[in-house]
Amino acid sequence: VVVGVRMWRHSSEHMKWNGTGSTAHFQEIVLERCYNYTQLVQPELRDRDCQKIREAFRNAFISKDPCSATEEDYHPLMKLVNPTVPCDKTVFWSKTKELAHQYTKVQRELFTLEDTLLGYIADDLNWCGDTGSYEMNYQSCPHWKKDCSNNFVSVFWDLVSKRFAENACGVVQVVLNGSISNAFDRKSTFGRVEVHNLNPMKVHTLQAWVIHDLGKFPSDSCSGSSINDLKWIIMQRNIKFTCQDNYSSGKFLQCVKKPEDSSCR
Ligand code: N1C
Repeated sequence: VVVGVRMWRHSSEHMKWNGTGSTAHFQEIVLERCYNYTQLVQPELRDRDCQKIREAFRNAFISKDPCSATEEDYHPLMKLVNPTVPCDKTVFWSKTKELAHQYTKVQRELFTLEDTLLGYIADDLNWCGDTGSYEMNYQSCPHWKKDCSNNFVSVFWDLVSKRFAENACGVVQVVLNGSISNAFDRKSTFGRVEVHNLNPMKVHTLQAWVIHDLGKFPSDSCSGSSINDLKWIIMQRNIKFTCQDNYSSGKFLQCVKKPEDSSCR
């Protein structure tokens, strides 16, 4: 009888959130990505302790209320991994994740956040725990809109995005999507966090690329009002702003995937 009651309580507790549950094999994936990155992708980081990194990541959220995440929870993890992107090599993106990653895959010296260790480890993963349990919740995690914005995944991306932006220097780039109505969105991570954490003492220019999807009607461009907002914010921060529509490198990347498109001839 006791076992039955406990099992019932257990499963009802695990379905309490509206978001996707933790990624299956989260711990193993974190460890494997960490080794892959530190040993093969960026061997300068080969001395990083991946077991420690995995442990610090887990300790940030395990047995805690999944709706009460704070930056401090991640401080021990942040201490183990400091971002190191050379000047002129930072690439931000908003609603253009795939294209931005293809771009930095070809231009090997450029870095999006997912080309740095923490971004690489966490990309596309989901994680949360439960108060008073040492296990992860694989059934459900808080949805940022329907449950709470201070969940561990959102707080993580805001924090690593902030650090990524703070550490940028020289000329920085952002890849924006010209096939949606607001290529620049003040509420996105880029618009809300990264833009405001660029250090004007270190970053002298932000170069924006507005890329349209092949075959889609352009909905926004460098001359549109959302980019004008961005330009205004950046210039007020004493950083130079440039913008280019349909940057040719971005176009070529799209054409590799879809060479038959009429705009690729
Ligand atoms: O909100 P966004 O885009 O503008 O965020 C993108 C921006 C990039 O420049 C990154 O440096 O912020 C950083 N970033 C990530 O690298 C990242 N990887 C995965 C922010 N969010 C990231 N994610 C997840 O995608 C995260 O869950 C967040 O909520 C989305 C944001 O994607 P977006 O709206 O296209």
